[in-house]
Amino acid sequence: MLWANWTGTSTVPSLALYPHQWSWDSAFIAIGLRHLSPLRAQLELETLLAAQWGDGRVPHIVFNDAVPPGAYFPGPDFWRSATAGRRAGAPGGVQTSGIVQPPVHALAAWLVHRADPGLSRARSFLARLRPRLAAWHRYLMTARDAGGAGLAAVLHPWEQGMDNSPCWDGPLSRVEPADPGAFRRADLDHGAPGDRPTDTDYGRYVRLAAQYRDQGYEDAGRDGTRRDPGAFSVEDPAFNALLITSEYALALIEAELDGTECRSSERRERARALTDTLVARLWDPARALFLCRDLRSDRLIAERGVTGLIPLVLPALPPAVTAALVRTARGPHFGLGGATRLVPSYDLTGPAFDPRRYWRGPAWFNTNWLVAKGLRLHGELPLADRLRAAMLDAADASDFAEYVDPYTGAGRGARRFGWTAALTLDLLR
Ligand code: 9WN
Repeated sequence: MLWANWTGTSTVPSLALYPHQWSWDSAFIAIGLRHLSPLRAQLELETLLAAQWGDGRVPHIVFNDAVPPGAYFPGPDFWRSATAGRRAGAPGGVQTSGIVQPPVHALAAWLVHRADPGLSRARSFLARLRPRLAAWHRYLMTARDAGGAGLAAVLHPWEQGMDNSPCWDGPLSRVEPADPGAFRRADLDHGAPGDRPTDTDYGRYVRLAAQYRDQGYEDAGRDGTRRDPGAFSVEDPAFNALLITSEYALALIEAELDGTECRSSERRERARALTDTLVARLWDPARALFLCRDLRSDRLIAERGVTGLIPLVLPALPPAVTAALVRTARGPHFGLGGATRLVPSYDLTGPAFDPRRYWRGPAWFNTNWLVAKGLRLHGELPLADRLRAAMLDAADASDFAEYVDPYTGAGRGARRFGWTAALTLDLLR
């Protein structure tokens, strides 16, 4: 199935709904693909990172010129990377979006290398990727440090990847939706409206992205030039936990390439310090969960999303925080090992919970894979095993659905979805 989604240089998340290359999808896909073809897994990441911008950002979409315009909205004519992104260093030979997605790439690169170190060394895979990965992390830790505390901020819900999560309802309410007549939603040609974000959500996504584009994709962080952080500026637990995880992976990459621990121990130290910052800025002891911080109000957003469980992947989390997170995962809000089969994307008891609608309740395979990885890391083996079995069942029964009902495992959204197939493969190895 992954071969059907392969374009020759990368893998599309879904042939009809998402016919281009997506950033964090490609990282998860490479993690699975390495078991079938380490070479293709390397190419997947190389293709994505070849579209990196001069300022270090890795765009969330790399467009395939062979796909008809209008097959996906917003396409290259909306983002206008070559012109609007010129000052930020958008590449010339390829069209991309101008926003980013969670940095899973160094983790993926390390795992892909480990799948076939001989091939990786022969192709200088890590040596070629290393400066790009380092520049990517530098961009996030400086230009995106809008809060000034060291964490990266996301400027758009599409950047965090859980597009219509109720966590964004508050910050998004400040955004005046774009005129619905000004754009056409190609996603509704392939997805049921009840499974997708609403038209009002889309109006707000379009407004925010157009504003960022019209400001030349300039950032508000330490080496950015834009002073106003914009209507939407949020520190997100999953995004930053993945940045920290990828910092650890980049430390391993550097140690492998340099043959010394010297530079990599500095990076590991930074990853540990960022873990402390994550706890200081985003941990909510009352809810026993990590929350998102709205940088406009400088307050935590009182919504329980799966994003708040993802820091379980961090090795240096204080043990009391880890234990509390595991309790929260098992409790009434996420139901792991009890009411639900897979971890939902949003609080089962929350007022906005909807088991069908995209990131407002359904369970996704990438987030479940990360939670399972975190549980395993912290020794919660029976729970991790149970989650793994549930994921394998749901993936098989749903023909690799994009997301599933967290209670029943019934498939929703696209089928034959890239990261669902790839991460299933990873669970089987
Ligand atoms: C916008 C590709 C992407 C995923 C995101 C998911 C969805 C896009 C969309 O699809 O977002 O980037 O058009 O809805 O929310 O996580 O990377 O699979």
